[in-house]
Amino acid sequence: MPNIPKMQKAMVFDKPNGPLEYRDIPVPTPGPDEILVNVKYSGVCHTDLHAWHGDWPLDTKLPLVGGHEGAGVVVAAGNLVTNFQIGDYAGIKWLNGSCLSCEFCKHGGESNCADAILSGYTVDGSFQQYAIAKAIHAAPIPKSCDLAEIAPILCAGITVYKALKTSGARPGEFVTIVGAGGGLGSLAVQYAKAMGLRPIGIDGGDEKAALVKKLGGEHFVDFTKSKDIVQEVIDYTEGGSHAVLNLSASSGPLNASVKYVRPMGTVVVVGLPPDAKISADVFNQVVKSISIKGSYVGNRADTDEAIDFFARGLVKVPIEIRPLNELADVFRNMEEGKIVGRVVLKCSD
Ligand code: 8ID
Ligand code: ZN
Repeated sequence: MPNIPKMQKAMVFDKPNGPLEYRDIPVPTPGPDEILVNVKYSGVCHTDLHAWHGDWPLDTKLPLVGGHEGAGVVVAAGNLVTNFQIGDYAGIKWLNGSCLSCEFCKHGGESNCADAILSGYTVDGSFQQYAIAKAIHAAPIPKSCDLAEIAPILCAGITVYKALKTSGARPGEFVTIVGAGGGLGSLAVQYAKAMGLRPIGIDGGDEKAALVKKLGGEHFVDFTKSKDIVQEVIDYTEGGSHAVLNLSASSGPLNASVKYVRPMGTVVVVGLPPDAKISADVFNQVVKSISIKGSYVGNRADTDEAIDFFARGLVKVPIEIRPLNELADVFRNMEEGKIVGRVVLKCSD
């Protein structure tokens, strides 16, 4: 049996925007239906930054250990757990648990469950050495996978893969990815390509332009330079993009997307800027028969499928590995839009 310490290191904050402290806290004990994961690596998602700022109309637990892209090794399991063995690789996802018996869970809408518990938000997450997950929702990770490289799949990968399915775009069609150089975006470009779609990226700066092209983006629109983003997308796609994924953490680009989407196309809203609104001209919406849909992480089947794309080498986000106690710096860089791809924190040896 693994030797589990009583105390561990974690990044904790006590109030929104309060100091992010590298602290010694107790190692939690898993309940009967839970596993304890020795977290090796955790991606930093923009959602973690929103949580720290208290951006959303949903309170976090306090004090809070954030993080929901945790990849590690199962070191303990409750007596009801049948789907994980000690030593297996497991992923801590945003959706830590859900009731599995409500209308939404029964239809695969686990993320829409009213009783869902959220890693790094309503329960402590993966910015620590040992984290708890409900076994039934934890992601099984094949032993062939590198735990640092797979970490971003556990939120960003699942989310964009699901959003692409939600868009209804078919092979050969254009999908415009807003925020294409970020964590979600750089994976969306690759999933889109792997699914036979034609990705167009929108983001800012030459570094992100180069990345998007390298990952398979067919065209890049720089929002900091373009004189007319809407016209540029319409021209390139000869009539509009069949689908749009809004992955940006700012609300600025939302309203443009309903203008450059193709007639009968779909705008998928994924990014969660605080207090944002999306507004569409009703005449345009009706005569072009445009759909606007929200998409929120993914269920267990989406998780397995998203991981399978990774395991087969079809998607790989560029990562920068940094120590767990540098979280505050990572948040600062993220706020400045300077992170290209994903930062992954090393949580344990
Ligand atoms: O399930 C969900 N719906 C879900 C899951 C995970 C994350 C939603 N999210 C949300 C996050 O909470 C956040 O609001 O998606 C958003 C993006 O998360 P991220 O990819 O982790 O953030 P990032 O790595 O900072 O990338 C954001 C990118 O957007 C670009 C930035 O340059 C960056 O590359 N961007 C911005 I800010 N303004 C832009 C603009 N006007 C823009 N790109 C194009 N046009
Ligand atoms: Zn996330």
